[in-house]
Amino acid sequence: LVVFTDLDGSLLDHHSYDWQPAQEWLNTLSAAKVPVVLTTSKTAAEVAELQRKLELTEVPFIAENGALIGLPDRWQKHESSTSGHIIGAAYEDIRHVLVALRQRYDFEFRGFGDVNAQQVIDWTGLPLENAKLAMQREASEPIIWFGNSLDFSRFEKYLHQEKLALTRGGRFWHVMGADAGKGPAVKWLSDCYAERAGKPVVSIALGDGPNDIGMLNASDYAVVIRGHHDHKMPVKEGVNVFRTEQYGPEGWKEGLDHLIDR
Ligand code: 2M8
Ligand code: MG
Ligand code: MG
Repeated sequence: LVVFTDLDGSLLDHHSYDWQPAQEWLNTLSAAKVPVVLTTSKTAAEVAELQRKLELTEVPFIAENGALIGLPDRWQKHESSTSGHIIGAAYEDIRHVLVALRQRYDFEFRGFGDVNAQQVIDWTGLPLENAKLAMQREASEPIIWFGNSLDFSRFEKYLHQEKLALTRGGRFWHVMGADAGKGPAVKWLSDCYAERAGKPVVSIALGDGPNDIGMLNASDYAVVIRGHHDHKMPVKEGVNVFRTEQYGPEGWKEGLDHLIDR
């Protein structure tokens, strides 16, 4: 068994970023040696800190919405300046395209690369240290769109022409390589686990937002955690779906209580 989980609005409370209600399950999974793979929009720097706090070290992670996959040292030593494998486009290239499109078409948006830490704090409610970690982007850029919806469609079209795509998180739109996503990353890591085990592994994915649908579709069991949005969260046929009543870490617990006998 492998567990893939989104963070904000799923394992972590949307507002307080707390995970206490899920702690008991984290202990149980850890005792059973079930890997919990953080699968998130957050950066590798943010994930490293959370892996420490959640005691999930020596486990792979999926950061920046699937655009960055990190493997533990004992899996593979990679000599590079990045925290993992980048899928799609590197941050500098994404920023370059964004700045060029804005100059050319007057699009109204602001990304993390345009603002200071105080603005990120105001947007997210993160404490300063965490806001700084969130700004250490390697493969995706969160943006806030201020323009109209017609411009937004044009923006999306131009991004596609540059092999970039948009996905929606709890607060931001995230710009990243068109091939990147939580879905392909979960599929790739599940295959790695199966290869290492010499047999297929069962996967459970838990997520609350539209950017989690690919990950939910790529797993055997999907827990759709009740979200702070009105998106329907369609999951494809063939995946075993459970939809929670509760939000965030309470919903996370509810999902595992439903799926796993203790
Ligand atoms: C951003 O991601 C969330 C995920 O749903 C969002 O779009 O609202 C990222 O920038 C992440 O790095 C950051 O920690 C988070 C904080 O709310 O926001
Ligand atoms: Mg979420
Ligand atoms: Mg997320």
